[in-house]
Amino acid sequence: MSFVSIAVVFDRLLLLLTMNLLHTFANSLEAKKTAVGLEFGTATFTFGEIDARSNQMARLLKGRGFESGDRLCVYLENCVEFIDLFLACSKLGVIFVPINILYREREVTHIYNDANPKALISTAEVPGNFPSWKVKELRMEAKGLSSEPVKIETTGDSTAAIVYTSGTTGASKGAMLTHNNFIVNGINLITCWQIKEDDRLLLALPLFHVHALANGLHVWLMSGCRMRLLERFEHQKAADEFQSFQPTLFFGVPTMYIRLLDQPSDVARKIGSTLRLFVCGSAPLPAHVLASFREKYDHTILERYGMTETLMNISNPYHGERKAGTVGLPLPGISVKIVAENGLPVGVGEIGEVYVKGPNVFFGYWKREEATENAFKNGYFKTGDLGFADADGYYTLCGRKSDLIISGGFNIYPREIEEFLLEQAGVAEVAVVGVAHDVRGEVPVAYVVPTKDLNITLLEEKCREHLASFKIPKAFMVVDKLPRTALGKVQKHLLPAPKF
Ligand code: MLC
Ligand code: AMP
Repeated sequence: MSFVSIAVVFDRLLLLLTMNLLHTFANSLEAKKTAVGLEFGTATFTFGEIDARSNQMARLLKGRGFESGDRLCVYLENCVEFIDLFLACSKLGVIFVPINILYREREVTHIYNDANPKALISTAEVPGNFPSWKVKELRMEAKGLSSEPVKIETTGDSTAAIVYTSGTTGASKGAMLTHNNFIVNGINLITCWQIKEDDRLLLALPLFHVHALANGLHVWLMSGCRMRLLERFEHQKAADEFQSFQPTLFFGVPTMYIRLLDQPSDVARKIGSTLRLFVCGSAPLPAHVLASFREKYDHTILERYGMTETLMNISNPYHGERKAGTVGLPLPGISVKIVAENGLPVGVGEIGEVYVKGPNVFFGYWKREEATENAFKNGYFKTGDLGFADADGYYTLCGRKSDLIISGGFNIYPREIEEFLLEQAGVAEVAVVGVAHDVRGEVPVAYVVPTKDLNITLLEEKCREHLASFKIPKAFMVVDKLPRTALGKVQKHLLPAPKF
């Protein structure tokens, strides 16, 4: 046998020998075929049905020319087809690229052009009028196909998804996450949060972000528990969903917990009585919210810390102390260190940048070698978050190196909004800053130095038309000039307080 053919055989063997995400989903899709696994609206689905639907979807995509490594963009609200498509992609080795449904033309165009997908899937027209396959039609067509499994050709190191993160330079970057990244994340959470098949997960987070995708969807399929998926979190209806489903598990962002504090005490107690675990992340959970929630629901929310690029890094323990204001201890297999400006690790209690290393960490940004290189140092991913460790090893986050704004758990880079505003009539100079907000955590506010053409109503309309709703400045403050350092850098902390 020639050297080349030995290499090919060896390669095939490697393919056969490594597991991928689907193997970890066998606990539900294979082992619990007849059990109801999913509720969505008034419909229920057994795990066998979920598996069959995704096999049909995989066949449809394959029939339309999809091959391993191709990208598929989805611009969808939470729905069962979202799950079909994610699983179909995993089964085919196709790279799944979710797009935030709140994104408008400008944001979608960037991701579409960057990811260069073979197809884009949506419910209706996509902003920017990109050609898209309509999801209901796809499902109708898939229904007629065989539900036998397609051949799986993915390995643990294959890229399962590219998830776009808000970019520090304005344009967002696609984080390439492998099957192994997601596997490690899911196994860690199931083990550390003691998730079992008799759990009931209420999932109201959007599936296009890793919080719902990796922690929600994957943990559900890996544990074989029952999930009620909501199209979205609507605080007016949340109590009804809790009471009718009686979940044992809930994953949310701080804004959701703040909204839940509005419930009357008797309703809160009732909800709390069936719950086993409330988990919070994606943005800082204020200590007073943790305390009020404990008072009302009789539960101590478990706060954890993650990122698109790393999935979950640090978590408060399930057993043991959940320390208010901290994000807890590094999850198994994950190394964390706090590093000073000079690149050296700092001691207990000292603030520095959080560096993370482990099998959970992504391997790079899609088509961005330089950004990837800059993101790592000595094998550690530089998170850009600032924090410190206490003597018990618990980590506290205390801000970010960049001026990233997190509103309701959605990330916003001021630079992106500033660039957009500068392109509009009437704007000579602009600075966007994050301002504290009781419910959303932070909201963006724009400080505009006007030219004579400035019309704030028109400017706001332009924002509504072109930016995702959470990026629209909550207030536009007109100022004569922006405070700057001698080097011309805007001193955002010197800007006057906004008026809402
Ligand atoms: C919010 N909106 C949505 C939506 N969420 N629209 C469609 N689908 C969704 N999922 C829009 C609303 O239409 C409205 O727009 C605006 O956002 C606020 O809506 P609201 O009803 O007033 O909601 P509110 O009570 O404020 O709650 C918002 C929220 C939302 C908490 C439900 O912010 C949310 O779903 N956040 C989760 C974000 C997330 O999953 N982040 C994880 C990133 S991963 P308008 O136009 O009417 O103002 C990550 C890593 C990690 O960070 O560690 O997890
Ligand atoms: P994203 O890029 O959307 O994945 O957001 C990741 C960022 O969310 C992190 O870098 C943190 O700044 C922030 N984050 C996630 N979890 C927490 C938390 N528990 N407390 C504070 N910030 C958090």
